[in-house]
Amino acid sequence: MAFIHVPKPWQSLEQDITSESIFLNRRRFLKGLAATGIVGSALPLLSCQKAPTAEELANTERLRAVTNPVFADAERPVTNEILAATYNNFYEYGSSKTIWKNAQSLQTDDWTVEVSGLVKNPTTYNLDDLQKKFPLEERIYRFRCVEAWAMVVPWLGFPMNALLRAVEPTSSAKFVRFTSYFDPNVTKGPSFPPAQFLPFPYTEGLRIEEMANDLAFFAVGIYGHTLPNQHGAPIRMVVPWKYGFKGAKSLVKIEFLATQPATFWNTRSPNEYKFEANVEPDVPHIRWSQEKERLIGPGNQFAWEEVPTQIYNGYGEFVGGLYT
Ligand SMILES: Nc1nc2c(c(=O)[nH]1)N[C@H]1C(S)=C(S)[C@@H](COP(=O)(O)O)O[C@H]1N2
Ligand SMILES: [Mo]
Repeated sequence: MAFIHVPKPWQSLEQDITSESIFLNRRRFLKGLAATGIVGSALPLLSCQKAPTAEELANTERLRAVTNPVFADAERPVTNEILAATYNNFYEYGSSKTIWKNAQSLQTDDWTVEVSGLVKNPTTYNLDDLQKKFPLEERIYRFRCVEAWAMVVPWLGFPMNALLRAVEPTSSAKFVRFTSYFDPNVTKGPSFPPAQFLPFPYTEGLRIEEMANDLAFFAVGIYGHTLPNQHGAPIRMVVPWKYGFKGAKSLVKIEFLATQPATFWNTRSPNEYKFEANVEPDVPHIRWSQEKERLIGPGNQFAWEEVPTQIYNGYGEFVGGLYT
């Protein structure tokens, strides 16, 4: 496949967001909320948080990658980098959206990912091995959380099917379990419910045909550099036609299995979070509709723009065949 270079829209965004402009927008937003009477309990807490500097967010290195032209345009503007990096879900570091600071406790040196189970070539990769063996590409994907917020981010990484070719699953491999890093001294979890009541380590699963789909991706970077911890450093899953919780972060293990594995959210709350978890506007969550979604940004996390949810998050031409 030939790759072409496209300009990176977030490179300019990165510079024009100052902590002051975030602060001013937040004040304007809070005033707006006061007028409507919607003032949530999380807001006083948030208003104490200063926007992080690029250095605080980062702990990152620039990465070289070619843009995959099929995924060079997500038909929506790319989300502001600082917003994406300060509005996260990562229960290992707490249940608020502002875990980015707690996540800095993760140590990613000498990271390895064990690939095992029903494969011909079980392998433990270190991060360098992965990046040497699998050429990095950049893909701009829409991203849809089950909570109905959405963003558009440029990931850097490699397709999951490249790993499949290397490890060669046997014919009895039907499912894959992905396990996130867990060490109770580092990944302390939320204060409520406490970590010991949650089914850690965080795991997710795919059918092997889903993993083999062209869209399924391992990300080692975002916005042109390695992943900041809060986005799931140093390697995470990205499956953009499914709800965001299917994309387990900070992967340490990938196992090929004969039967469907238990997964974190499905174990915790099976009525709310299905194993398949495809983005489907007509299938409501038990507590809210999924017909619309809120794009975070552009100025701050609360300046939502509401847009209709698309079936398979707009990726039906790639994955529709898996579900007929
Ligand atoms: N290990 C782990 N992976 C996780 C989560 C988590 O709590 N722990 N949250 C998921 C959810 S619900 C979402 S929406 C995305 C958020 O990714 P982001 O914070 O990089 O935007 O990560 C997913 N992966
Ligand atoms: Mo999510």
